[in-house]
Amino acid sequence: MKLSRVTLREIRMPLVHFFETSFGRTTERRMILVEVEGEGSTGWGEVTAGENPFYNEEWTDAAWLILRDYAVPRVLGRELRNACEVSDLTAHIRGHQMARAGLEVAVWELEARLANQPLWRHIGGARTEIACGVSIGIQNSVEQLLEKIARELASGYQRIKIKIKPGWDVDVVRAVRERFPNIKLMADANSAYRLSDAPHLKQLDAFYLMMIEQPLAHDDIIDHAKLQAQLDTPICLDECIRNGHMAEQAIEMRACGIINIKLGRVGGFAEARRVHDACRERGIPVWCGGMLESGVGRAHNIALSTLDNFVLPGDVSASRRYWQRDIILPPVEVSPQGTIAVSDKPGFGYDLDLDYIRQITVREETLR
Ligand code: OSB
Ligand code: MG
Repeated sequence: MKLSRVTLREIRMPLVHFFETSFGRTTERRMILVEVEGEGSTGWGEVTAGENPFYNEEWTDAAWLILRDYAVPRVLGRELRNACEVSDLTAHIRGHQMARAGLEVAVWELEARLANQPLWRHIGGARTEIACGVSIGIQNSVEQLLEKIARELASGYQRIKIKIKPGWDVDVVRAVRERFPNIKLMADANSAYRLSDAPHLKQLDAFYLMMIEQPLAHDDIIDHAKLQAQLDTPICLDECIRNGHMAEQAIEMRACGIINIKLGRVGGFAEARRVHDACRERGIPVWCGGMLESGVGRAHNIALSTLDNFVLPGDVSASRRYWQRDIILPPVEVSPQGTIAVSDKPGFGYDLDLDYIRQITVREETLR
């Protein structure tokens, strides 16, 4: 397989509702779509970096330069044995997994299309339906949050994740638990606390959460191990886990009981499978995280979620929760049971709405 062309496009999409985490509020997404062409077919990928380097060190503008100047030139025009090679060819780049992943997942999608296979089957997926939860950002009031949760539960979502930060944590979780005593509930702090907050976080044990996600620093596995020793609630690591080896180390140190896998954060499908396999071998369940993706990233997340150790509901939900109009057709729909049926079409399983993509593209560059 040889790539003859790679096109980068930056698109802008306003969110239906703002999304607020401990590191800030997002109202409009700027994402990079990567289109690769080779052997007479095309594959598409999405860069999941944020608009600012606040979730991790990556952001949209940096990802564009990494792709254009470092990742794409390594892969373009070279004879590739398979999609796995993309990750190896760009491994000389320190960090920037999300930028590298945008290219890597596009090549996987191309390879699946060339094999006339659905992407989920091509990566070794095992299930035809995935379980969905929702991630609900910090709201302007607790009342608003409770209303939102009620609406998502009525739509069928199987698990509710709320975002927490100092000043929006124990009291909020208590209010949610009082109103919804029986739901699958969890909280994501996006690195807003320090180990010295352990006694404060310990209060969350009273609310039997499924897990608390990434409470401490984005790069600190050791402090998470120290915190986990003090909590009954399992810790789920997100930001900390950038590859399979780090997953092994975190599990060995007992820093977490669960791991959230995001394609972008770990650099694409090849590494996501390594994280998945490392967790499975050690009895650690995983679920698929989200980064407010457009339909392209969403479709890739659906494929990833079909691997057999994705046993917990993920943050992969319907297009309409994010976008008035998505860039894929049909948009991602969730059943009243809170599941997404996996498409059997070749590639990522949806059509691209190229007219709409053209309308919302603010820059485009083709490399040959
Ligand atoms: O930590 O999981 C996170 C969104 C942006 C950055 C980080 C995170 C999130 C989410 C949203 O929780 C998940 C989604 O609905 O896409
Ligand atoms: Mg998270």
